[in-house]
Amino acid sequence: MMRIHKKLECISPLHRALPKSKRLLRVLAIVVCLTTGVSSADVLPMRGLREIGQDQVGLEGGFWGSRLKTHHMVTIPHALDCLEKDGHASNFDKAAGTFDGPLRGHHAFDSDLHKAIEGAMYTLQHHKDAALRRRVDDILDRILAAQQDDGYLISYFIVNGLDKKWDDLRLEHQLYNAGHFFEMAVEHYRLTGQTKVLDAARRFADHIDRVFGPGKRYDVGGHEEVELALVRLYRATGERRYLELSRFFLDERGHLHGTERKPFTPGPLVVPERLDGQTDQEYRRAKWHASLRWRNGRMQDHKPLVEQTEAVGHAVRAGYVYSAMADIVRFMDARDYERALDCLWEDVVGRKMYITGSVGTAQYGDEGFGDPYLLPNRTYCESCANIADVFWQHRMNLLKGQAKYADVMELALYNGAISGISISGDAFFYQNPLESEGGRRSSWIGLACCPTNLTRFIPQVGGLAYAQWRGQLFVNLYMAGEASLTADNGTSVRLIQQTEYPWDGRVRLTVSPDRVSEFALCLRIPGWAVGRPVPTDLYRFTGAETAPVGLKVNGRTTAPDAGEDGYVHIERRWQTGDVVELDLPMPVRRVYAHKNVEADRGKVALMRGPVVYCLEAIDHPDIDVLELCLPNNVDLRAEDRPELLGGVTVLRGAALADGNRSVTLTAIPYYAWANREQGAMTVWIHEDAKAMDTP
Ligand code: FUB
Ligand code: ZN
Repeated sequence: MMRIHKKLECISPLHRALPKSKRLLRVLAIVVCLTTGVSSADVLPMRGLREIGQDQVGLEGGFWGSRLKTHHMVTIPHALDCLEKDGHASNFDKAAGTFDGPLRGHHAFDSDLHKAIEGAMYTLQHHKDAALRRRVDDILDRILAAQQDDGYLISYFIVNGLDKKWDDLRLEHQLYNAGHFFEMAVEHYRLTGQTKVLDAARRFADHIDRVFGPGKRYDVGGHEEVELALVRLYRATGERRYLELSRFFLDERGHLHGTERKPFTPGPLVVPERLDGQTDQEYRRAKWHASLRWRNGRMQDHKPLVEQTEAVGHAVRAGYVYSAMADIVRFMDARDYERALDCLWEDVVGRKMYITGSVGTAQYGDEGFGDPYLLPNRTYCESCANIADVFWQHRMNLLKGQAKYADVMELALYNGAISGISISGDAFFYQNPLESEGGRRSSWIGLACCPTNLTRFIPQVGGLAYAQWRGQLFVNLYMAGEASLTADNGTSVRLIQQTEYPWDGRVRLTVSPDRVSEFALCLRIPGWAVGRPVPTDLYRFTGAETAPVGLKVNGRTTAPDAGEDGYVHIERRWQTGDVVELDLPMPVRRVYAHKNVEADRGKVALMRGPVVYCLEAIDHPDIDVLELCLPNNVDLRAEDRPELLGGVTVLRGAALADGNRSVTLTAIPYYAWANREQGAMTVWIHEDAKAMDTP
C-alpha cells in the first residue's frame, strides 16, 4: 500500500492535491482494485494542458459562492424530488423487479437521473451532507440493482424487452444513457474512492465493447455523449479499451452502419406513404420519424467527422461530439480530428454564435445550427447546447493552450449557459432567446435534459478556472475562491483569488507555494479587456479605445503584455504570500454584429466585462422595450445593485421611447432576465445614429 501511495505521489498531481484523508482512501480503493483485478489511474493527456478539477477549487463568496450554495441547498434537492416524482428512479425498481407500477417516460429517462446524481457528486466533494449522501446512495443502490448479468443497464429496455436493447440506435438514446451513467460513476469514484458504481460502469462499457467495434457491429448512437464519457472512464480506470471504443464511435460516424465498415453517401429524404387508416397525428409522427432517421447532418453522421468543416445538426449533440474529438486529439494525438475542429470552431464562433455565447437556432426544426449569420433573436438556443458549448471551448483551451477559447467559454458561461437557471435555483429555461414578448421559467420540465444538465453544470464551474502545463499555471477565469494544486516540480501551491468579478475587474491573487519555487503564472487577458468581444469578426465593440490593463506583482507595476497565446506569463521564484494584482477595466461597451447578421442591423448590444445586458419590461413601465432607442452619443453608467437579482451591476442612461420621449434605460445582465414578473426582453437595442440633445 505504501508503494502505491509513493508512486501516486510521484506521478499524479491530482492525487497530490487531495487532502490526506482522501489520498489514503484513494490508495485503499486502488489496492482493492488491484487485488480484484480492476486497475485505476488518473491518465494524463498526451498533449495540451492538464485540467485542475473542480474538487481542487473552492469557490466561497463572490459571484459563484452564493450560486453554489443555492445549488446545494435548492437545486439538488429540487431536481431529485422532481425526478423521483416523475418516475426516473422507480423505473430502475421496475427494471430490478421490485416495483409493480408502470414504467414512466421515454428511453432517455435514465440519463436525467444520472446527470442529477453527477451534480450531487460534485457538490458533495465540497459540502459534508450526510442526508444528501444517504439519499443519493439509496438511489444508486436502486440503479445498480437493475443491472443485468451481461452489464446492460437501461431501465426502458430491461422492462420493454431486452431483445430490442440495441435496436434503433439512431432514435433510442441507448449510448447516450450509458454515457451519462459513466460520467456519474466516475464522479462517484472521485468522491468516495469506492469502486462499486465505477465497476458497474465498467461492466456496462465492457458489454458495449463486446457488441460494437471493428469486426463486431459498426454503428453509432444518434445522440452523441458516450464518446466523451468513455474518455472519462478511460482516465478514471486506465483501461485503454474505453479510449479505443470512443475513437471507434467517432471514426464510425459518416459510414454505412452494419456488420462491415463501408463508406456512406447520403441520399434524399424519403417521405413515407400515408397508410390506410393512419390518423393525421400518426402520419405526422411517421414523417417526423422518417426525417429523424434520414442520414443528414442532424446527428453529425452524414460524413466522417474528420471531413466535417461546417457545424450542422442538433447543437447539443454537436457540442458533445466536438468535445470528444478534442479529447481524442489530447489523448491520442489524432491530428486529422484537430484539423476538423479548427474549421468547425471558425464556423461556429465566426458565423453561428450569438453574442451570449449561445448556439442553435433550430432553423431546420432540429434543435440545431442554422445557416451562417442567420441569427434571429427569437431563437432556440437550448440550455444543453450552451452548456455543451462551454464543455467544448474548455477542451479546446486545454488542447491548444490559447486564451481565445477561454474567452468564448467565459462568454457562454456568464450569459447563455446560466440564463437557463433562475436566481432561486429551482426554475429553468429550455430555450434561451435574445428577444421575447415575455418568458416564464418552469419549475421543472418533463423532458428534463436542461434542468438536469444545469444541475450538473453549475458545480463544475470551478474546474474551468485553472489549468497547468510544464511549469506553467494558467488562470482562465477570475472568480473569488481558492485552488490547491501541485506544480510539475512537486511544489504544492495554494492560490487565493479575491475579486468581485464579473462586476469588478480587479483581481488580487495570493500565491503560496509550500517552498520557494520557480514557475510561470499565466493570467488570461480576456479579449473583452483588449477591445474584442469575441475572437472573430462576428461581433465588435465601437471604436478601438480600450482602457489599459493594470498589473502589479508584490506592489510593483509590471507590463501586462500578453503573448500570442493571450496570457501574461509572470515567471519568477514564487514565495509564500506573493501577491499579484490584475486590473481589468470594465467600461460599458457597445457591441455591433457583423454586417451579414441581418437581425442585428441598426441595433446595439451592451456589454460590461464578460456580461451581456438586456432590457426588461419591468424596469421600463409604460415603455415598449422592443422599440426603445438608444442614441449613439449617450453615456451609460454602471450602478451596483446588491439588493437586485441576487446582486448585480445594472447599466443606466438616457434613451428615447415613442420616437422622441426621453426616458431612462436600465439594462440588467441577460442571464438574470425572467426572474421577476413576465414581460418583454431584448438584448439588441435599436440605435439612433442621431445624437441625443443632452442637457
Ligand atoms: O434527446 C436528449 C436531449 O433531449 C437532447 O439533447 C435535447 O435536445 C432534448 O431533445
Ligand atoms: Zn436540454
